[in-house]
Amino acid sequence: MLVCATVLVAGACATTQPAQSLATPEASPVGVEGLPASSTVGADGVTVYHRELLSKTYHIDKKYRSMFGPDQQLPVVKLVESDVPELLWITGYQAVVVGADGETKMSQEFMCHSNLDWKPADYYKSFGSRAAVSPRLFTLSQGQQNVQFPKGFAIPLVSTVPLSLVTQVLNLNLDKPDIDVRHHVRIDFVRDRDLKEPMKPLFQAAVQGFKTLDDKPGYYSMDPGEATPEEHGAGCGVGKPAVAGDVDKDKFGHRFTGHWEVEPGREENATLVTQFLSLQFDTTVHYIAVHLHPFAESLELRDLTSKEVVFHANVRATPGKIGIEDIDHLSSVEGVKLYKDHQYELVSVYNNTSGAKVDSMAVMYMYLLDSTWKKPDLEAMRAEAGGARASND
Ligand SMILES: [Cu+2]
Repeated sequence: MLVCATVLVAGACATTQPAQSLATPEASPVGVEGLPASSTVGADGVTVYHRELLSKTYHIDKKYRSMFGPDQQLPVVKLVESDVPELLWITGYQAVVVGADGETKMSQEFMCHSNLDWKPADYYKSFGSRAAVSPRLFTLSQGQQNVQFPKGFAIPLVSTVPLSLVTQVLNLNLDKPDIDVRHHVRIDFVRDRDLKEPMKPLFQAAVQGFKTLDDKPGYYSMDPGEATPEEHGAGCGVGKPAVAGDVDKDKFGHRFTGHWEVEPGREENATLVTQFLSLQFDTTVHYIAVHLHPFAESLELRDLTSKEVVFHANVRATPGKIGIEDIDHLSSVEGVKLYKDHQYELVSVYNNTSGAKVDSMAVMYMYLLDSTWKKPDLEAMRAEAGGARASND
């Protein structure tokens, strides 16, 4: 089962491996008021807390392609060990492959992905927003293993809302290794009560490349009779799923996949992503993190209406190995404008020099300004939480 195609914007997905919960001692120590003991003070004098988590130990003894290595799900992650609600702001997220001791830095070639999720319903309940919010907060993978939002921007979260974490490893290079590794994950956040200036709220909305599994180019969730290349681009190319049976049907019954095979040679694929972005209002994008698989060269988001490039990301491959060393990301205080009545196209370029078929994905995780966000009524939330506690006593 590959959930990325079903969820569309969730991107890098879980696999059929059984999920196991993380033992409590693997989480970072807790300090006063249930806050993480680990913290630093930013240049503005505001304390940044670091919620650190270690996955279980993964033993790698053979090759595992992307999405097929050992994985683990931690279903409930809370940033603060307290049931008194307060407003927090997530300012960054980091995931590093380390040794079994949880500290020794290892080759990042074993990184498949580290996904942090939440329920959008919690966001709407807390903040009354109209934004089309994704259940995925972050995906980190080879090429970008640290996201730090530009100064003054962060993702708002009420402290009692649970997050969930999935980590996974892979091995594309070593035939018979005998290696133990873990994920070391760090979520950075600040408390609203500590801020000297109001924070600007970001939400995540992803755009994902698709291939059609039908016999001619297609547009997801759009009547092909209404699509024109001038307005809607070339449409998804015809392809095959990287995993048999990984099919996503749109409302017209057309079949697509977000995880496809790339034949040897060069491949360019365009996807109309307006529906995935589903903008409810004009906004600005302040951060973009890119997810691609090895042999990718670039990913570009185009505004088909204004004929401008929103963001172009180049990939630098790992020298001498199958892997991604580095991918460009966007970080901007000023932001890049996005319009709810414009059409957007995502164009991926792969150059498969392996001599055999390889798997691929193409996702941009976009962090957009939420102009409809409202500060929560924490007093009402505390009264509600207190009432729930009292009725449980
Ligand atoms: Cu992927």
